[in-house]
Amino acid sequence: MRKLSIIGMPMDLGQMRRGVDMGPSAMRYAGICENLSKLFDAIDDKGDIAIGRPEVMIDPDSNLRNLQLVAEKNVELAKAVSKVVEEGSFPLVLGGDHSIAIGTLAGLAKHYKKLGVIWFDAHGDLNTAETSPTGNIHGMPLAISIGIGHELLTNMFGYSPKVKPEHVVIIGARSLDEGERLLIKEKGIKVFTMHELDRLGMTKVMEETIAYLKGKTDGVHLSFDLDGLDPSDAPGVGTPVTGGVSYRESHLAMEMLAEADIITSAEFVEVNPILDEKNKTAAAAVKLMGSLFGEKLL
Ligand code: HAR
Ligand code: MN
Ligand code: MN
Ligand code: MN
Repeated sequence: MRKLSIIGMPMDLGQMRRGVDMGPSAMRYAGICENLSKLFDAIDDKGDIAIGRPEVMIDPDSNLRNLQLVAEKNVELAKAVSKVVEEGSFPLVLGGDHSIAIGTLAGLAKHYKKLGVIWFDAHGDLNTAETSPTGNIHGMPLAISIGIGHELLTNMFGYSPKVKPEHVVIIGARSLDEGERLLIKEKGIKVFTMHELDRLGMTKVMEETIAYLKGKTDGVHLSFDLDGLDPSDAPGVGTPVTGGVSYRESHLAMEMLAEADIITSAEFVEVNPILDEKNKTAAAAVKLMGSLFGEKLL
């Protein structure tokens, strides 16, 4: 019995562009259930976690904008994700800005002691309050998950880290801040930037990614930031960066993950329908989910 459970996380407090809270609706509207129904025996849409709307940004000047609320809501998400794993269902989280990965990974880490993470993104999301140029927590979730950052976020459920740096692979990076570069080197994190993607091609990058994670992890989470795609294919994101992964290359990546059968949970984040062109980015996300879950062209 193959079961999928969807959790919407309409979080927009991890950055400053409003509208990413509508990402879960936009992806549902693009037809998640219709598209994935043939690939699962059952799909259980758990609806959205309520985020609440603070009248004004809390701590607008701090270097951890909206820290309290981001932390609180991620605890809720973590509990929901953990419950889905307990039910024996595949957790699919819909964002929301990328700060939601803090909660997703905290929930998964309860069940996977050697959790692998594939971080598909234009960015490293490895900032801390000290290195962040913006104070936006969506630029920090990977650092937090490997145990670096504010204690309220790193120490969720009383332990840290949730993921080991040697179990992480970043794919598609092309906008890294200085502090992130240092952290990548210090921790020896595996990164396939756009340079490696150009040189090796997506096939080799995915073969290497799968081989790197396969023996040493007990589950692999896919954290898919739509800004990893080229902005021509995914214009509806808050922080687009030119020169990204093409629509077809990203499908190939998902198809190879499906063939390798290593992904045990996933999230699709940063879809902002206000910035989009006729829901193109949400539609791309839904098609990518199809490939990830084994849809074939023939
Ligand atoms: N690196 C920049 C920062 O930390 C921009 C981060 C943008 N992040 C996302 N998620 N959209 O990948 O603020
Ligand atoms: Mn808002
Ligand atoms: Mn990101
Ligand atoms: Mn990004």
